[in-house]
Amino acid sequence: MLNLSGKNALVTGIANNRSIAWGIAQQLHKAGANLGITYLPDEKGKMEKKVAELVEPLNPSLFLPCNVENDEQIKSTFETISQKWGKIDILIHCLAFANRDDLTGDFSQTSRSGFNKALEVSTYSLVQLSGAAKPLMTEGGSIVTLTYLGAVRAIPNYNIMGVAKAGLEASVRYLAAELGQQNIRVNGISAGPIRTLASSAVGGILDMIHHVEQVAPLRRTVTQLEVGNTAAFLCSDLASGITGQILYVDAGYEIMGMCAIR
Ligand code: 0WE
Repeated sequence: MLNLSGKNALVTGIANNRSIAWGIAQQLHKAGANLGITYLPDEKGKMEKKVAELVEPLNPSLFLPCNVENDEQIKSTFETISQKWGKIDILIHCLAFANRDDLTGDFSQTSRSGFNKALEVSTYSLVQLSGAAKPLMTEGGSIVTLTYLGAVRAIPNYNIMGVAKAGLEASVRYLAAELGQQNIRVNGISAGPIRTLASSAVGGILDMIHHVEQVAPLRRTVTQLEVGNTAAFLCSDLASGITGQILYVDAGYEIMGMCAIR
């Protein structure tokens, strides 16, 4: 059985009740994990309040601000983990950002600053958080990140995020190769499109979801809780032989071709 009791799990990327990270946090909690939650702080503290209220039923033992563009915040996050937990077993990375105007129009017009921003927040952050977690994963561990098919196919408007996710998937392999010696496994979940805060801001997301409902083998999209179950599996001993992989949790969409003909 899937059992995460005695495991300390840090979950990043919860913004609201539609976040994939929220689906993951709920399933890790259900499996018995002890949770630490990070949120992206804003000036007014609105995000802190909102996320704190949401996660309260999961009784997190840590609740910390962590903006990955701020080295100090990352340092203090892992200092607190070291003091309060002593060790960390699970790291969930559900962070991505690109400028809105880089998620539409011509990819060739992506600015240097927009390119760097997307790769810093969406790609480098996995490397950075994994490096910070490594010395605290003293009993082995599991790192899970979220990716998307746009890493390996050219998906309309995904643009710079596709490049960022391609780098993220390669980072999964390089981290897995390094951290395996310490019995730390690193995997990615490639989720199908889901309505979240991030995706709702994208023009045409409803058309994309409709398309998936027409052509995916399961004739539907996936839910945050299904992604959460896969994350819980990857973090459990049931997945002890799996590392460096990208698992598609997409109702089978990725295997299909000739989608217009049925
Ligand atoms: O990875 C993602 C979301 C990425 C994302 C979305 C936004 C929207 C608002 C990153 N940064 C921002 N910045 C914003 O200001 N997905 C897999 C969801 C997604 O995003 C798309 C998609 C899909 C699917 C963007 C274009 C086309 C398809």
